[in-house]
Amino acid sequence: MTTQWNEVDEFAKKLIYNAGSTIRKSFSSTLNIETKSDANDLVTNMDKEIEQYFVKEVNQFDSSHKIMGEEGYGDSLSTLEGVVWIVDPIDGTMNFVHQQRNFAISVGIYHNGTGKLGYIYDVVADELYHAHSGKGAYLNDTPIPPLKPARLSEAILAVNATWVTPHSKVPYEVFGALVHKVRGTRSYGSAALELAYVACGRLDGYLTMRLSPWDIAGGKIIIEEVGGVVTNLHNQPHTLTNKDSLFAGNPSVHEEIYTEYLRGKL
Ligand code: 2AM
Ligand code: CA
Repeated sequence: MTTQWNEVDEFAKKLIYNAGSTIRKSFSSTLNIETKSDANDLVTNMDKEIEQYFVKEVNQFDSSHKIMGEEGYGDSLSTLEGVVWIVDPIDGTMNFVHQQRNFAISVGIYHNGTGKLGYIYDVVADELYHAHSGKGAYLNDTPIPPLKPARLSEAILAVNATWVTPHSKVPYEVFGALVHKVRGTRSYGSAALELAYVACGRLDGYLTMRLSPWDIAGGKIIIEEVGGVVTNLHNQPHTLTNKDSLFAGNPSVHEEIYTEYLRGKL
């Protein structure tokens, strides 16, 4: 089993850059767009092609490495035992289809459940956010500095409009109060990019009701490397084998939001 992490890191970056190049070239050809769970849950031939590329390459690199991906070409896993790649070939598929920007490739590599290597590649901007646990986080070649405490009243939060308007399954009043407290809100439509922005301090927090392991896995490693906090909305760690809510943030903002706005209210 390859647990020479520098070697795995180099290989992962090569796959990500190759995949990004394939996606950029696809802009000049016609996309095949299908829907999954509902009319707004999109998947394209590129999501599938890129995931198949990762599965094939990772299996050839080291057959003991497991890989779990959104489109289901990898392994179906109930534990994170061993080395596990958690891959979203295109995070923000709706943006990819409608905007040809604001989407990312997201990869998290875990060893017995511990995050080792995290990557979020903004394909159009050619910006790779990456971290090697314990060895720093980077945006391309530039180190990302540790997060500094921030005031909630001066914070920018990422939340989706659907979480703050009347909805039978969403505690929208809880999120609504928070939105009025902070300096501003944003919604980019790619969980991976929103996590990358939290890591860089462009956002101070990101809250969402339901994400999958591949939306979270890469970003969690990068945010934790700069001292940020990634939990679900109940302040618990993710299993990364099931869907869950997400609450990522600057540590001081995370604490203040949890204790003042979320604890006992969800
Ligand atoms: P995707 O584009 O890879 O599907 C949009 O706000 C964000 O939520 C994107 O990161 C998107 O990832 C994710 N997302 C969309 N629908 C989802 C679903 N049904 N379950 C989990 N995550 C979802
Ligand atoms: Ca996806």
